[in-house]
Amino acid sequence: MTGEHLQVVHGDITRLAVDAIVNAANSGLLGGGGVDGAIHGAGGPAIMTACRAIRDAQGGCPTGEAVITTGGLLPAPYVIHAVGPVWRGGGEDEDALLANAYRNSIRLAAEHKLRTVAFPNISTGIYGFPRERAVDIAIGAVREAMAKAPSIEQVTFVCFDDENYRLYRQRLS
Ligand code: AR6
Repeated sequence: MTGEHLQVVHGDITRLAVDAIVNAANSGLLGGGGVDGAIHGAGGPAIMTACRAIRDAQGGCPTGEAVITTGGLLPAPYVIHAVGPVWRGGGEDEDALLANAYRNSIRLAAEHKLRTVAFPNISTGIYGFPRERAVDIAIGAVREAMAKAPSIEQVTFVCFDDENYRLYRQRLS
């Protein structure tokens, strides 16, 4: 399903052959559960080696920011590790931090001359961000960032759960 250069698909992000898939990482960059576990599992140890090197050089990745590594064995040559906020009720700048995670991922992709990027629904799993609130922030931030990064040709939102898939389809139809 397409709207402008945005599309939504239902499924597993580790299978997508785009220039970069985005990981919903944490500040420590040393892996975890959810999509992070799936990406490291499917991509193999080269991704963790690259994350450790970044951690050693810059001490992790603050919330709202993103770093880029190889995609290892994945079909996508790059992984952009973005750190979304933990939902704490909405009074701790969660909305802005979530928007930053999307914007900084697009910016990083553009800096690396990548053209196609796929996002999971950052923060809406283990981090507990309300899905309905997150969908509008995600689409708004990506549209805004794409306007400043004309080299990005297509962004795919990859929804793993039915609820997110329904919400994204509704917003992008
Ligand atoms: N492909 C696409 N989306 C997926 C996949 C997959 N293979 N697996 C899960 N999702 P989460 P967060 C969806 O929990 O909330 C980790 O431990 C899932 O349905 O992966 O940002 C990290 O290390 C949900 O919609 O990430 C952090 O510590 C979305 O991905 C923490 O979890 C995000 O869920 C980050 O929590």
